[in-house]
Amino acid sequence: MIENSDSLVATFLTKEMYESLKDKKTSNGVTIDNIINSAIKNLDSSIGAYAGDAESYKLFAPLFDKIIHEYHHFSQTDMHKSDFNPQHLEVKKLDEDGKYILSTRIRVGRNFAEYPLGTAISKEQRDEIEQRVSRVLLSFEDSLKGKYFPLTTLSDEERQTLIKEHFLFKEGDRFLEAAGLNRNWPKGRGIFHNDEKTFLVWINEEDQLRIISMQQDGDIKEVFTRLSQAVGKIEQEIAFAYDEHLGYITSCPTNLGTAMRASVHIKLPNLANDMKTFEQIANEYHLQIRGTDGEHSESKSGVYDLSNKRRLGVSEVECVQDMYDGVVALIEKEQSLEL
Ligand code: ADP
Ligand code: CIR
Repeated sequence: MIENSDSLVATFLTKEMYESLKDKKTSNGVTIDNIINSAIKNLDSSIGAYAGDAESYKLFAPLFDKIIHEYHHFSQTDMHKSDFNPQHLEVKKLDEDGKYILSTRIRVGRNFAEYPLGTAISKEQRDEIEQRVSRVLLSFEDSLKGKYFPLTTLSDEERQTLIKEHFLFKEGDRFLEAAGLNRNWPKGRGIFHNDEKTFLVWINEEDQLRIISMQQDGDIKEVFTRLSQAVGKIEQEIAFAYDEHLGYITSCPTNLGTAMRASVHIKLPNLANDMKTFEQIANEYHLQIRGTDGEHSESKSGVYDLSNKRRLGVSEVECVQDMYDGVVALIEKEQSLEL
């Protein structure tokens, strides 16, 4: 139905499927046309679908289930599982000498149980979310204590610096634009962070919250432990959208489940000269390779972003373990190429 595109929407949405879905509407008024608009406007999408609410995943299951199966290898009868206990991680501090790894970052996405997703919320609902989340975060103390910076109060230069240093979401993303996620920009959006910028929360970007732990070394256990504690504290105050089958509900189907992306920024110059081997090992360990500035960006100065690809049907511990095992294998390969 969608021509000249390799997106998963273009791959799975047949004319017959579209006909069977085109008159359906969730209780928040979300239609199949809303869901696939990004695939239509951006033919280079890898996926192309954004949900409008938790109900979208059920009502439009003929399309979503195929995408979910292809991306996460997760089927309709599988159940999601959770384990956010840092004691269960089997990892050592990676690359102690700091030869390859520049930084480690782990994020999860979260959305309120009581509102539609960002694609379908009203301005009032978005502003309410900003108020409620920032109020909770501003009550945190000790190492999680920080400040909230609404996007509207940051200067252009401050925003650009935060983006360049990898702390803040970029602006004007055309995939999010087509999904309706940039409506009323920059109002209702912002970033909370502690002084060290090791604990950060993005408010009202692709998901209503992106909770992030990061630091400038390869200590994955420390990064995971900080995230686990922070998420636990936020979850004491806010009820998030969660489904026993699909886990945490997110705008993009690739983030369902744990909604976790654990990544390192890494330099592997020999492997970068042999992308075929690089990609082969990455695939074997279920890793995704992104560029230096995140999704849809290129590598700069040989820095790559390596992260777990699967997030649904695997626990938080397993997401991080996927990333760790793959990075260990890639560093070993890089070292063998140095000889
Ligand atoms: P997300 O991880 O939230 O899905 P992106 O791929 O757009 O989204 O990445 C968001 C930002 O986080 C980008 O600036 C990216 O460079 C940065 N980032 C990702 N992983 C790391 C890391 N390990 N160290 C430092 N910055 C990172
Ligand atoms: C796209 O379809 O290309 C964007 N909506 C981004 C999809 C998420 N990417 C990913 O692989 N996790």
